[in-house]
Amino acid sequence: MANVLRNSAKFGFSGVLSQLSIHSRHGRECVSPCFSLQQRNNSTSPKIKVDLDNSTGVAVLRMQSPPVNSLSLDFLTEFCINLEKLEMDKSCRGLIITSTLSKVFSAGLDIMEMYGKSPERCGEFWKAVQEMWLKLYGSNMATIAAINGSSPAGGCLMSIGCDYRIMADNPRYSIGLNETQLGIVAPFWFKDTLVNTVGNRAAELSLELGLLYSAPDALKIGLVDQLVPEDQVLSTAQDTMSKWLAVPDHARQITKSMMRKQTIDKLLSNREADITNFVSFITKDSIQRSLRMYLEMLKSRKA
Ligand code: CO8
Repeated sequence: MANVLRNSAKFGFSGVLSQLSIHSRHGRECVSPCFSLQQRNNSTSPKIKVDLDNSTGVAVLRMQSPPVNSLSLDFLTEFCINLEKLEMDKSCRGLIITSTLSKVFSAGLDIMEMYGKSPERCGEFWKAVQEMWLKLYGSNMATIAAINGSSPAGGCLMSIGCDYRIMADNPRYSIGLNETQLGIVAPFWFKDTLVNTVGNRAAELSLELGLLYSAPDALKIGLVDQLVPEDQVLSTAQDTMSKWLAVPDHARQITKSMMRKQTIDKLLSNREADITNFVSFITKDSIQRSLRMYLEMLKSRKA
């Protein structure tokens, strides 16, 4: 714990998180999720491109994994490594996340990572999903999602993990936690993040019905903060970021921690149980059947 406190001065809020996440509940040190993730990152073409502007201190992280920026284990690994690097870089104060693909921000978790996979692999995958959310939701940087396309499920989680959301004003783009539509259940920390964003009642309706909101409807319930014409999503995010960065970092970071720490701590203290729950749920025959039907539905929409 002393280490954690020492490092909190050095790395701030998210530094505390990564420190906590490398200790087992029994106090034994285990392999850092970041290191174990790094070893697995063997993809050849980067799925993510990061540009840090040293004059503004703002990094733009572009997701570029066609066809739909689905969050596979490889993708999440790369995402976490990039986030960790930016977090450690003192010159980086703000992060904008966007997509290079037309029409899609992110299609959420890669369904193929949850279908027909061994329990061990599912566990590894889920740990990476947790890590992505812990790093993003607990980031010391000011974070803005520049949502230039549809953003269902895990894509929505990534968006609501940011501090502010700007979406393309296009009614054909949708966003939401639609898990129940796939016959699966959004875990408690997805739910908590949504409640923290839109309030309890809107979250309840949204989660039970697995609603995907068009961009205008998402604005109405506060799931996104602002709609702008599609070609202005990134420039608006840059302008908005300068307002966020006008606030002294330490005051904003401590306030952010005050707002989010309880939600983050809940997952940190239940992380292993959450992995066990996910693995036993997702590998059930009935859930695998639901996922297969959903995949078939996605394919048949094209035919
Ligand atoms: N994972 C894997 N493959 C996908 C995914 C996905 N999430 N989404 C789309 N694809 C595939 C399609 O099957 C298709 O493959 P192929 O070319 O081989 O036929 C290809 O990507 C392109 O898809 P579309 O033609 O549908 O592309 P469009 O541009 O027309 O539409 C959309 C883009 C809107 C993103 C659309 O693809 C879509 O709606 N996708 C499904 C999104 C979705 O429902 N995601 C949910 C994932 S589950 C999740 O994130 C949280 C799970 C929490 C688990 C908790 C358990 C306890």
